[in-house]
Amino acid sequence: MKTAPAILAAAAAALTLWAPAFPSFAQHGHSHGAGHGGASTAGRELLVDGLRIAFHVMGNAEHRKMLREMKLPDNVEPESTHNITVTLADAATKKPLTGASVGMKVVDPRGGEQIRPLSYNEGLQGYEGFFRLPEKGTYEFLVVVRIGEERKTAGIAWERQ
Ligand SMILES: [Cu+2]
Repeated sequence: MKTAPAILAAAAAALTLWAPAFPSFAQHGHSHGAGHGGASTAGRELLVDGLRIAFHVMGNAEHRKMLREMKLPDNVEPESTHNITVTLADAATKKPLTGASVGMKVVDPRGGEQIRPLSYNEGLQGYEGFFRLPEKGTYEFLVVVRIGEERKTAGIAWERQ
């Protein structure tokens, strides 16, 4: 994929840029409320140039239960442990942004990386991917959002307890 090196470079830059801005992630636990697309504020939100970027992380068992409750197709990938869904919205109008292309880089506690594009899931109103987050520790989630010619990057750290 021709965009992979670009995503990697941007993600690395984002990591360097963003990491110092989040000194206290290690203390933050995370749980998921009413689902990725719901009004839950359990996800982590960032504001980047007028774009609200929210990260929602859910273990597959819980995610599967949520899909069942929402009557959505079960698309859980067998080798994965977690679903990560990123929602995008215009901060001013609160309108969800559906036409972006979103790449995700996950850095695990040992420094291993998983890089892949997220796909838009209409039922969740977000961009999702399944990842392996098997061990306890601090993970970094970095996204590159492309909207036409525009590119925005954001990142959070997430603690698996
Ligand atoms: Cu979920």
